[in-house]
Amino acid sequence: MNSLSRRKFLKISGATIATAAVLAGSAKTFVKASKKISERKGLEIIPTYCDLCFWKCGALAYIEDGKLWKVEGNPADPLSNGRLCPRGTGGVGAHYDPDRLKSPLIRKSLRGEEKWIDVTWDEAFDYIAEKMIKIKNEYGPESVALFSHGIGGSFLKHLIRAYGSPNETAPSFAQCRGPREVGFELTFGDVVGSPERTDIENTRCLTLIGSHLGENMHNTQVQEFSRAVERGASIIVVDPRFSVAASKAKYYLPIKPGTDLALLLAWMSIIVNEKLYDAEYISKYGTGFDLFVAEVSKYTPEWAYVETGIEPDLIRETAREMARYKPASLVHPGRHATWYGDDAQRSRAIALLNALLGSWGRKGGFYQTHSFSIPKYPYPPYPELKKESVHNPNNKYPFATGEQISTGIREATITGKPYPIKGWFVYGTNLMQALPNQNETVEAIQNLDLMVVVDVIPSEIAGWADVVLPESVYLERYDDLNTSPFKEAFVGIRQPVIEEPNDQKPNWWMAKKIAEKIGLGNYFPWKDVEEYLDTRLQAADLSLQELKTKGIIKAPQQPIYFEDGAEPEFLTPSGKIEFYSSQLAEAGFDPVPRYTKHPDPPPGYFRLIYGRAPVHTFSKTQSNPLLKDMMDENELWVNTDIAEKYGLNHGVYIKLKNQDGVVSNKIKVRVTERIRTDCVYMVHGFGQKSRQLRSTFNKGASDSELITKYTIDPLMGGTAMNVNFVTFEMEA
Ligand SMILES: Nc1nc2c(c(=O)[nH]1)N[C@H]1C(S)=C(S)[C@@H](COP(=O)(O)OP(=O)(O)OC[C@H]3O[C@@H](n4cnc5c(=O)[nH]c(N)nc54)[C@H](O)[C@@H]3O)O[C@H]1N2
Ligand SMILES: Nc1nc2c(c(=O)[nH]1)N[C@H]1C(S)=C(S)[C@@H](COP(=O)(O)OP(=O)(O)OC[C@H]3O[C@@H](n4cnc5c(=O)[nH]c(N)nc54)[C@H](O)[C@@H]3O)O[C@H]1N2
Ligand code: SF4
Ligand SMILES: [Mo]
Repeated sequence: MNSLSRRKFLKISGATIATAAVLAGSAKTFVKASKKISERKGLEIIPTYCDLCFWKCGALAYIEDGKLWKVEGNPADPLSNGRLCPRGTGGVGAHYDPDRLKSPLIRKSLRGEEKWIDVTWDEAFDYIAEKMIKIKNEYGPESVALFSHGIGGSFLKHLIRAYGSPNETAPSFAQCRGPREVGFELTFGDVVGSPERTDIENTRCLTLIGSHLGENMHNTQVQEFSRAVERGASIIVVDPRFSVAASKAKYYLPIKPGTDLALLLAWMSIIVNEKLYDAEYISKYGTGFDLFVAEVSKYTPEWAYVETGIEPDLIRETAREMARYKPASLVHPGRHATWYGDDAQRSRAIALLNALLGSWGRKGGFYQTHSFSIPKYPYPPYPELKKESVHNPNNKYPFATGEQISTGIREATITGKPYPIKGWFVYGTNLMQALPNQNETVEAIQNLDLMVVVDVIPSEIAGWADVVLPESVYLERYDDLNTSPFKEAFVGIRQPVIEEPNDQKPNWWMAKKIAEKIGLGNYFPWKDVEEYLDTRLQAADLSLQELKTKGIIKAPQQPIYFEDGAEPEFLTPSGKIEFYSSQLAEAGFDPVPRYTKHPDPPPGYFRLIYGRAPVHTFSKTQSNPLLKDMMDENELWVNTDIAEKYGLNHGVYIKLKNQDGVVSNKIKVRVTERIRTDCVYMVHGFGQKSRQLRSTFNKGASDSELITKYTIDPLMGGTAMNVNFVTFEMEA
C-alpha cells in the first residue's frame, strides 16, 4: 500500500485508535487525584488484580459507602503501571451484571434445554459427590476431566489431582499459544510464556505478524507499543487487514492469508544471503547454521511474491530494515498462533528469524524473566496415577507438552478410547466458543454422566451442564497469588473488595466442600483461603496482612539481558540455539521449516478470519453492562470491491454460510478498504446462544459456530481455525 492510501486508512481508523488512547492517563496524575479522593469519608481503596482477561494487571478498587465505585490501575504494579485497559476499567460491570447466576442450579430437562431447578449448595454438592464416587468405582478416577482457564481454576485442579485424575486442560493452550511455545522451545529451549517476554519498551524495530496490538489489548504490551510508536521505533505490520497496529506502521504488508511462512523464509534468505545477521551471536550460541543456510537461501522474494502477494522489493526493504536495528529488533511471536495447521513450524520460523537478528536475551528483543519464588502449600502427596492422560494417545503428537490438548480429551470423551471419560468439570471457559466444531463438543457432552460448570453468568457452556455452580466475581473473592514471570519478580494478591450480591461462592470454597463430601478433606487442611495464602506467604518470609495492604510486593531487580549479566542458557538437546533441529529430523519432521501451501477459498467463498475488540474478552464480557454499552454486536468486515460486486451496503445485515453448510446469525456488514478481497473478518465472542443471557442472546455472529473445520498441527496437536470459508446469505 502506498503512503497516500495509508493516510486515508489512518483517518478511517481514527475511532478505533481513540479506544487505544484510553490508556493515556499518567500515573502521576493518578497518585495526586487519589490523595484528594482518599480524604473523602467512607471511601476505601483496596488493591487486587484484574480478571477481565488473564493478564492479571494490578488494580485498585474504590469502595464508597459500601458500594463499588470504580477500578483503576495500581501504580505499584509492573503489569498495569497504574493504568488498566478499557476492559479492566469496566470491571465494575462484572459485579453489577444483572444476568449473573444467583444460586446453584440442577438440570431438570434434557441437556442444553437450559431448564433448571434452584438448589442449595449442599444439594448441588451431594449430586456432584454421588456421581464422582460412582464414576470412580465404575471407571476409575481418571475418567473425570477438568477444563479450565485462569488462576481461579487452581483449587479445582488440586481437587482433580487429589481425586486421582491426570486429565486437566485449558483451551488457552492448544487453541491459542501452544504452537508458538513449541516452535520457540524447539529453537531456544524455552517458551515465550505469558506475559510475553517481549521487550517492546526498548525495541528499535517491531515486526508484528498478525499480532493486532491495540485491538488485542494486553495492557503492558499496548502501553509499551504506544511508547515505541511515540519514540519513533520502526514498525512493520503484516496482516491481511489494515489493523490499528498497521495504522501506526512504517511498512504495512497486506499479506494473502495463510502464506506467512513464505514471507518468513524469504526474509531469512535475504538476511542470510546479504549477511545481515548477527554473526558473533550465532557463532557463540547457535548450532546447525550451515544446514539452515542451505535450506532457507533458496526462498527468493520473487518466489514469495507469488505466494504472499507482497512485492519483492518490499520484502527486501523490510528484511533490511529489521536487520538494521539488530539486536534491538523484535519480531513479535504473536499469541493466538493456531491458524493453518503448520503453526509450530511457522512459529519456529519466527524464532529463527529472531535468532538471526540476535534478539533473544537482548535489550529490545526478548528479555529473561524472573518470578517471585513462593513455596507451594505443603499438601499430602497426590495418589499415584494408574493411567496416563487421554489427551495425546500413543504420543501421536510427539512435541505436545504437559499443557494438554483440549480437543484430545474431547475426542476421548466421544470415542471412549483409550478409556472412557465420564465427568467434566468446566471452570471459566466457554467451550462452545473456545473449541472448534461445536457439534463435537455437544457429542462429547452427551456421553457424560456428570457435567459441572462453574461460571459467573449463564454462559452457553453452562446451558449444557447438569449442575451449574455460580461463582463470586473476581472483586468478591480471593484467588491464588500472582507470581507471573516478568522483567522483575513480584507477587500480587487478589482479594475481595465487595460482597457477593446473592448466593455466589468462591472457587476455593467449592473445591474444599466437594473434597470433604468425597472423603478427600485431608487435601484441604486449611480452614479458609486466608490461612492457605498466609501459610504460603510466611514460607517466603512475607505475610498476608502486608500483601493485602500493598497489593504488590517486588523482589530486587536482577539482570534481564545477556549484556547485563543474565546467564544465557539454552535448554535444547545441544545446549545451543538450534538452527537445524535434530529432534525434529529424528521424529520425521522438517528440521528447518519448509513452506506448505494451504488451500484457497473456492470461487464465491472468502476465508473467515477473526480477532479481538479492545473492549471485550473472548465471549466472557458481552453481557457486562459497561462494556456492552461500548460494543454490543460484532460486524463483518467486507472489502469495498467485494461489497459492490455482491450488492452489499454498509450497515445491512446478512448471514454467512460456511463450506459445510452451517449458517450463522445475522451480522452487520462493514464495508471497508481495510481488508483484502479474499477474506472477511469478525470479532470473536459474539453470536451467543444462551437464552438466559438475555442481553447478549443472538447479538452478532459467532466465528466459532462457522469454524466446523480445523486442521491439527502434526507436531503438537494445536487446532488451526483460520481454515474455514464462508459465502454470503442475502435473504436475512
Ligand atoms: N481486547 C482483547 N485483547 C485480547 C484478548 C481479548 O479477548 N480481548 N485476548 C488475548 C488473547 S488470549 C490472545 S491469544 C490475543 C490474540 O491476539 P493476537 O495474537 O494479536 O492475534 P490473532 O488473534 O492471532 O490474530 C488476529 C489478527 O491476525 C490477522 N490475520 C488473520 N489471518 C492472518 C494471516 O494469515 N496472516 C497474518 N499475518 N495475519 C492474519 C487478523 O486480521 C487480525 O488482525 O489477544 C489477547 N488480547
Ligand atoms: N473461534 C475461536 N475460538 C477461539 C478463539 C478465537 O478467537 N476464535 N480464541 C482462542 C484463544 S486465543 C483462547 S485464549 C481461548 C479462550 O477461551 P475461554 O477461556 O474459554 O474464553 P471465553 O469464551 O471467554 O470463556 C470464559 C468463560 O469464563 C466465564 N467467566 C468469566 N469470569 C469468571 C469467573 O470469575 N469465574 C468463573 N468460574 N467463570 C468466569 C465466562 O462467563 C465464560 O463463560 O479461546 C480460543 N478459541
Ligand atoms: S489487560 Fe485489561 S482486562 Fe486484562 S488484566 Fe489487564 S486491565 Fe484487566
Ligand atoms: Mo489466547
